[in-house]
Amino acid sequence: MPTEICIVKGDITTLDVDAIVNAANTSLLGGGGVDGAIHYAAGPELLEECRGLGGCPTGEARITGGYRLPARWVIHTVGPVWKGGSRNEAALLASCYENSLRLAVEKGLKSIAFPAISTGAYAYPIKEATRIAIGEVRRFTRESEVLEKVVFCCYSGEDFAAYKKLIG
Ligand code: AR6
Repeated sequence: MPTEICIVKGDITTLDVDAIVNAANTSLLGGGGVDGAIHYAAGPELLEECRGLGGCPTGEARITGGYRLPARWVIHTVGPVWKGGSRNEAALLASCYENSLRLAVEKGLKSIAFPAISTGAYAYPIKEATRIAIGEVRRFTRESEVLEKVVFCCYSGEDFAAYKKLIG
């Protein structure tokens, strides 16, 4: 069965999927935006587990439990800070998606939800980031059909419209 790819508008912490992806920073010790929301909803045990991971380089991903979240797992990935586009940002953002998907498959997960990584505090232009997100997910799921469902979770109507425009 081909992987179902869908877009939803809302708060990723409420989604009932196997894993939600966190747009973290290299410390993995929490922050604002979606990172803050995930830590708040998961509870302090998430931070405890994250402390043991020793951080994560930009473009890579790490997995922890989901604790009080409906999702059983959280995949933490660190997107690039947008610096104009000539600092390898596109490749690093693509790696976030690929490494997160790979971790999910390695764990035998069936469903995963992504926020719009790097497009908030890290200022990646939404249109370009959306193109990369959708492109990477399509490429990965064409090669491996292990995942049943990939969700793009958009917090704003504007982001939802950007995804909708590219996915249809
Ligand atoms: N559910 C889904 N999406 C959300 C939620 C939510 N609850 N809250 C925000 N977003 P950002 P970044 C969207 O800034 O740009 C943190 O402090 C938001 O509207 O969360 O990768 C980390 O610790 C935007 O579209 O992540 C890092 O230091 C998207 O999530 C830094 O921010 C990403 O925005 C990472 O910056």
